[in-house]
Amino acid sequence: MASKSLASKLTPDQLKEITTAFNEFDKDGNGSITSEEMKECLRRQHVPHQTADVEQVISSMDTDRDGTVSFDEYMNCMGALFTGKPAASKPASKKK
Ligand SMILES: [Ca+2]
Ligand SMILES: [Ca+2]
Repeated sequence: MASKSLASKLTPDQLKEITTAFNEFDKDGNGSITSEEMKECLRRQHVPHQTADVEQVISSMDTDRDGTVSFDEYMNCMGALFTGKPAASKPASKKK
């Protein structure tokens, strides 16, 4: 699995950070993040966001296209950010 080799490149701290963030998003704890959960999380943290943006983020991480982001998918994406390699075909936007 790609996610496994990717995870092995991360430090324990990075892994923990990714896992913590995932659990933060996954409010019902079912092991996957929906766009609703992500929006809810952003709202709680008072992060301004647009539904379309959130859905785009979700779909860019959702490699198996089931409409939710599993931990594996999340790990792939975040791990790629940490290790500096783009996970998907489309690179993360560097908008600031
Ligand atoms: Ca969930
Ligand atoms: Ca998925």
